[in-house]
Amino acid sequence: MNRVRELIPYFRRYRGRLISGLTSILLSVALGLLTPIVVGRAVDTFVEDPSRRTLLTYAGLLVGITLVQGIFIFLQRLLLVTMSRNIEFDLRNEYFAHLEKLPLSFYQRNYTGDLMARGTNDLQAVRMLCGPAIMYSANTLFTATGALFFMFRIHAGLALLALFTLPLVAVATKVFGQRIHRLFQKVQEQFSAISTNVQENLAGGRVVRAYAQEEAELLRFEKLNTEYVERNRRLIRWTAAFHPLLHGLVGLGFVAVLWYGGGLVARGVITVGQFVTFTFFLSRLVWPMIAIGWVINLVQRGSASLGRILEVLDTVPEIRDEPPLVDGEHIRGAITLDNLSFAWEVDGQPVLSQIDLEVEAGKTVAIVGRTGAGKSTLLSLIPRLADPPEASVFVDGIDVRRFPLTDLRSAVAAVPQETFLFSSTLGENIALGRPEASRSELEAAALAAGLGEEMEGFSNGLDTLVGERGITLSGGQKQRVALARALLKDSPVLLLDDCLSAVDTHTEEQILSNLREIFEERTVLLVSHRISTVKEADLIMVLDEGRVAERGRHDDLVREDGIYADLHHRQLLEEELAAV
Ligand code: DUT
Ligand code: MG
Repeated sequence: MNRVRELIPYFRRYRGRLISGLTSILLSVALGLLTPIVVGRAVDTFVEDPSRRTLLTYAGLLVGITLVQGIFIFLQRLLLVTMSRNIEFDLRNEYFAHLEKLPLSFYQRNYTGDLMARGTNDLQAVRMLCGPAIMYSANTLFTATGALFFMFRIHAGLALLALFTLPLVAVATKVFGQRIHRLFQKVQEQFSAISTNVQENLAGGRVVRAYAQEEAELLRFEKLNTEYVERNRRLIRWTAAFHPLLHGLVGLGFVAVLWYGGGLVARGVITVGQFVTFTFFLSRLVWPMIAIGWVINLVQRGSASLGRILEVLDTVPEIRDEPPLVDGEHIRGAITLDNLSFAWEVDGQPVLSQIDLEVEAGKTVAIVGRTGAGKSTLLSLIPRLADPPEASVFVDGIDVRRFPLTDLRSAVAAVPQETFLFSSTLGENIALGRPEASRSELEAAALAAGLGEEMEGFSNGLDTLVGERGITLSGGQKQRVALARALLKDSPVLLLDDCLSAVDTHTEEQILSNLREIFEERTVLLVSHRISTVKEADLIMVLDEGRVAERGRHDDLVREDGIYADLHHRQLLEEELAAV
């Protein structure tokens, strides 16, 4: 699978830079090739006229050439390395933007660590392909062509002899390079195993201590660490052998050239100056030969990595805007489910079966049911976090799949069952859906979500940092921050998935009574395991194994004497026991 060609559009944007960079390489190589000729001339002239003037003239010339060459070497790096960084920048942005578009199901199939690796290590390999690989190939190509041309002009036989050993250098570099790379990867893998271990131990520090597993964890860590050193040793053995081998091969070539070339000079076939020029050219070729082997490895690595990045970029987001679209800027929030059935996997077990539901805009519907009944699944279908089948979920009478995703999702504010907070401040976390909200709006949302006490208690109020994933907050506090976030979004549809489960019943009741006014203006779907939370709803739907088992208002359901009534009795009993 070679997809390097797909990089061309990225280069096109920086065409000017690429062309000037390559020109600089050409010029620096040309100047570099002048040096051996000048040195050769100097030797021959000096043999005939060993004056101070000759020496100074040639020395001055060499210094001049080297200075100008230096400028072009500087320019080529500046231009081409910057270009590769720009391409890396574009690719990274595109990669991240694409990850943001991919649906939940993609993340259920792929590991976070792997996706991170593609965005870091693989991207780095592609950058090496775009910058250094191009720079070294061009250098090698120009230098080899030029040097060989002059070497053949000096003496074809000697040039052929020199050509004999040089390819060995390239082969050795390639073979060793590959081996070294594989060993290096093994080292890296071990390093990420160590990092993962440390990260988990830091994050799960409470669990480790609570189960008194410090010793065991230490042992495990030492094992990982030993393996890391062992892998590094293997790597060092190969890198250590590589350099002497390279020098040996190059030296062999020089010995052959000296032996044969010396004879040519003695017989007067070539001058001493020409011989000097020749050996200079030969030494100029050593580096390009090393570079060939290296570049081949860079290209192989880079194209494999490019493949891994493109694989993600080629994943078409399953959930996307599919025309014809209907404008969704003024969604009122009536929700209809029409014979809705849903399975998480194609041909998988249905999680929801034949659900009908009609919710007028502004009404509150509660959903209860045992764990695994399909409540969260049902909620996730409304903002299309998972895609419902065609013509089964409607908002304002229109199939949700007909709205542009952004319109649909701005019309729905959802508090998921598992809260996620970013490692920023309380205020920034609440403002996620409406970054432009004013301070007083933020405060109002926080108050409504029952965070009043916290705002006063925290030293910096809304500016308090919540730590990684909100680690400095209690479970119930996190949930209320998530609720405030949804309230601030001010959307016509509000989905609350068991969002106060970690808050005590008393506080929950207080919060809910605060929210009564807000609920009246919005369509609310409320999932809860607590009867006290749902009993005021306009309609209560009991789900059981993905089907609607019962539905009605609280009083009707209690009279019906089914699942709901059973749940009600048990919770009443618990309350009474707690009160004793
Ligand atoms: N399920 C999946 N993939 C998902 C999410 C859920 O296969 O990404 C399955 C698990 C379960 C069923 O769907 O068998 C219903 O899960 P859901 O989360 O909808 O259940 P719930 O009613 O929300 O349960 P709980 O009260 O525990 O939150
Ligand atoms: Mg759930």
